[in-house]
Amino acid sequence: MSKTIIISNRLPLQLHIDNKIVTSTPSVGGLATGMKPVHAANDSIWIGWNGVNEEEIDDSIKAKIDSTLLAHKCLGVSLTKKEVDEYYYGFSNTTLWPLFHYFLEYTEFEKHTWETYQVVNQKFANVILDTVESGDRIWIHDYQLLLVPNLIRKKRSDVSIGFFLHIPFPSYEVFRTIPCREALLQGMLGADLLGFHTYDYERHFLSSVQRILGYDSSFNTITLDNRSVKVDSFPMGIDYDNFHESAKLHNAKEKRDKSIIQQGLDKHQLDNDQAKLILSIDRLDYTKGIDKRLRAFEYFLEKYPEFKGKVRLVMLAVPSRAKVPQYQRLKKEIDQLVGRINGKFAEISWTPIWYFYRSLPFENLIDLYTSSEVALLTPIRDGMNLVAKEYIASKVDKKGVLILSEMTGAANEMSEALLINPNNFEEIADTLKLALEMPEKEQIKRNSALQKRLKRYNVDKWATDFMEALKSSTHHDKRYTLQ
Ligand code: ADQ
Repeated sequence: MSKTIIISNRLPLQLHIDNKIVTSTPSVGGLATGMKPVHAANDSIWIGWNGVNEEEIDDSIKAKIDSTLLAHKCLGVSLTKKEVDEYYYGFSNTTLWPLFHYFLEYTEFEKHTWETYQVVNQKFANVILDTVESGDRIWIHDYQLLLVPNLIRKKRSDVSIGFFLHIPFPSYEVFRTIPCREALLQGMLGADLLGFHTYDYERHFLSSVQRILGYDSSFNTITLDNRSVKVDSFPMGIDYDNFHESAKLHNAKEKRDKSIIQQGLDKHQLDNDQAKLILSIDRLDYTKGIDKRLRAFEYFLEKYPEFKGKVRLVMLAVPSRAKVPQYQRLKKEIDQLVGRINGKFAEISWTPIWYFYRSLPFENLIDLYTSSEVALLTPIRDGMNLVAKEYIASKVDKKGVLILSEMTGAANEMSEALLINPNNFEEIADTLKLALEMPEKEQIKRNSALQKRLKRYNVDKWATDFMEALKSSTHHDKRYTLQ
């Protein structure tokens, strides 16, 4: 029987090795969160980097790692420290990530990291090639593995290959600046189906393929010399029922303050129960606009001083890519900004910002989603943004206001949210006021429409649509020769 093989840089679980004992915890991040239910419900294998440096483990630990992974239907790819530094922190996160998010000033191109990226993509391809059987469906994820589709395609014509990009695909004018642009596009074109979150990303990709490689497309299909590649948009959804039902249970169980304290978030006293909570949750990443969000909140308190003591920004940032210098600088900047703003406005009984730099268990996320009156999500660029969807799904009583950057993929599907330009502090401040004063009836009306859509286009629908499209765009009998 044919199987599905999922491939992503990270596996859905993180390993911890302590005193030769191997344990695991679930990974945080959009891709892992989204694909987990798909993996759980299907006959699938998940291939990804095992998360440890090859040279730091001996054979007995390696065997324990493999068996821990296998228990979760996962296969690990082993990488050396140098490979992780150059492929992951280097080319993936210092070249592709900033470039695809339009941060050209952060984009570096170095020959040696590009070479390692190619070597590591081949390593992933080799693990897939060892496992794949005729008729299998391979679903490759994200920007770390752009070359893998064609590395498989060159060896196997009897399998279906799908690729999904979780981040934006930039406009041709931006994409063309990268020296290895042809190789990246050719790598992706090894797939039978290429998926993006939005129609805009898809359009940008097609335009790059046409202008850089000269392949035309019509009706979402690129015609190569001897086969065709389907390109389409598949906006990723969330596990709606899980968020909604967990929120229901949570509401029935506890009051928010009790729960927050129990869960260990008691760094600050809950000193003013009357304050409305404005929630901000992201990985600590410069694309998420956290620094501008803080400045906009500061401006809001200056412009509308009547809200002092009545609102509180609860800001959660998950540690991410802490080895990349831009992320280290951002962390410092945010620490300072939070300190400065709190110092400027705090009163004995009120602190304007609660800032947590850590990953949280699921129940805590639900707790924060359900207890916040407003969510303020202001990425400068974001492929989709699942937090926006999770927040709305968790609003069982349909009360709460989502303020969302128009630069996120999610904004396309969430027009009932209050959409803002993350660079416009005036607009953010005014929208915050609007959100805090929005009548409940209006909140319920907006959230009803949003919830209906999110429930329908959930993560299962996303995965099923992608797999169905992959089935219909695969023609095993066709030969191909992409160089
Ligand atoms: P991310 O950049 O990681 O994903 P996002 O879509 O918001 O961004 O997903 C973050 C996930 O992490 C959410 O599911 C959220 O619940 C979880 N999370 C956030 N903070 C947390 C915390 N403190 N503790 C625990 N969990 C936390 C990438 C792209 C996005 C795209 C997704 C999916 O950058 O644009 O939406 O992939 O394709």
